[in-house]
Amino acid sequence: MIIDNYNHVLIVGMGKTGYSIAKFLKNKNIFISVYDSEKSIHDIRKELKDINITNYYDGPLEEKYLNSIDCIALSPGVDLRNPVLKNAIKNKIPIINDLTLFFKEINHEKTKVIGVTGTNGKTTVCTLLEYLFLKAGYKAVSAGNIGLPMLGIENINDLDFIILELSSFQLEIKNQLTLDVGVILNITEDHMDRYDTFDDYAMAKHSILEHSKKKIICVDDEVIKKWNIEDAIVFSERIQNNKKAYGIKIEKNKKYIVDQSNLKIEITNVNLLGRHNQLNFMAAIATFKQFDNKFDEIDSVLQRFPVINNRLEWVKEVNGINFYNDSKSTNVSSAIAAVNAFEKKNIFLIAGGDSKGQNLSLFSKALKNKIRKLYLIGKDAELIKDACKSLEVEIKILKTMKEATLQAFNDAKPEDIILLAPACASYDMYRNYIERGNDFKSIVADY
Ligand code: UMA
Repeated sequence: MIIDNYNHVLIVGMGKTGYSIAKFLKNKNIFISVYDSEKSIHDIRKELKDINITNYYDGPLEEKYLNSIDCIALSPGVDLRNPVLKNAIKNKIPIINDLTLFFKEINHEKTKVIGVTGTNGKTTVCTLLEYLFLKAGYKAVSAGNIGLPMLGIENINDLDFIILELSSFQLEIKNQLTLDVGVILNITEDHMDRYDTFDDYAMAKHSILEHSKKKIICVDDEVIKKWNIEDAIVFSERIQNNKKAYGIKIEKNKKYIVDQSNLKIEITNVNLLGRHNQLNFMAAIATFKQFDNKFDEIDSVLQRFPVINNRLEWVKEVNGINFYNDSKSTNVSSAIAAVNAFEKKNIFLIAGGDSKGQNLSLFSKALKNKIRKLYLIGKDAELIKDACKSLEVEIKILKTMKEATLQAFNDAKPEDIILLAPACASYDMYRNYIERGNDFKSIVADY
């Protein structure tokens, strides 16, 4: 228990996480104050009407808000480099988050907890694992960065498995977690507006391994493979010479996930496109196998696993032109994976938004000879255009998603692909990537 040490907690950031923390602390005999830079006190008050809140604050975060508190509960969207928070750290005011409360305050000894992190593929792997466990007859739920705050999980002790999607923002708060399995899928540049160096970002992800009884990692990843983690279970597109390895084998035009024993799971006709999804399948199977060795319908469960919204989601075919929505590719590496999922080079790519300080030259390099035309929208359209000068394809800057989609539709011919894979965050134009994907889909629905 950790909360007994505190008398007054300030919750910073009143989104999904902030509310879940306030509701969790409601009956803990502790003073609660709340802060949000944007939301009106009126709205927060309405949401928390059943909870006794000592102080409501808004606007810029100020030192004086910390005067009477002895703990800060931080939402993941809030940058730890905020000067007031830096000062709080200097003054030894503890900063906790929902992970702290989940592991220190909730008794879940009967439930296995799996943590999944990585730059891309987290949601796919967590959803797939939840699906696999449910189909195998277990009670399982996925939570965390995937959307359901972990403090909002109901009836925890009835569950066999909790699968936590963990972002670097959640992991950067130092916590003593105890994960039965910790998975790292990949690490490429993202959120560089939140970290001073790429290493800081990578280390936040790495920290999951310090708390995992079993570690599962992708050794095809350039960053992860340099860590040389000795006792890890690994997965890779190539089979490793390691008895704990999962790999891919092609036999008579069929594709299988295999290990060094007799595992052989066919993935030839799965619904999820792309090599990156093969790795996601491997991560999920390797994790599932740590708990269950008897379930023999993994093949058929994987065949039935549906495409997840906004992740290489096929939208519609119009006049032989296929539209795909990968709005979830909020960084360069995931947009590149989306483009590479298609064998043909006839892609009309819609990208752009807030590029978050990423290295855009990687984007340009990876798109070379892969796309026909590029349509850019959003705040950093000019910046991306500039970085993609050497692409030798036409690049158009458009004001809205509607204009970009229409322009791509006018330019494309039968058998071409129009792909939304922004490589950027959506916040400059939309509330989130889901709203962006929905906008694209509703535009296409009218064609
Ligand atoms: N806020 C401040 N000050 C700040 C920043 C934000 O007061 O400096 C306020 C905002 O005004 C807003 C609130 O904080 O009212 C939002 O808090 P938040 O950004 O932490 O978002 P939540 O609604 O709590 O959602 C978070 C995750 N968001 C982020 O990490 C940015 C959600 O992941 C997650 O699903 C949810 O908790 C439940 O666990 C989203 C995400 O975009 C999907 N994650 C990033 C990603 O996947 O790339 C990491």
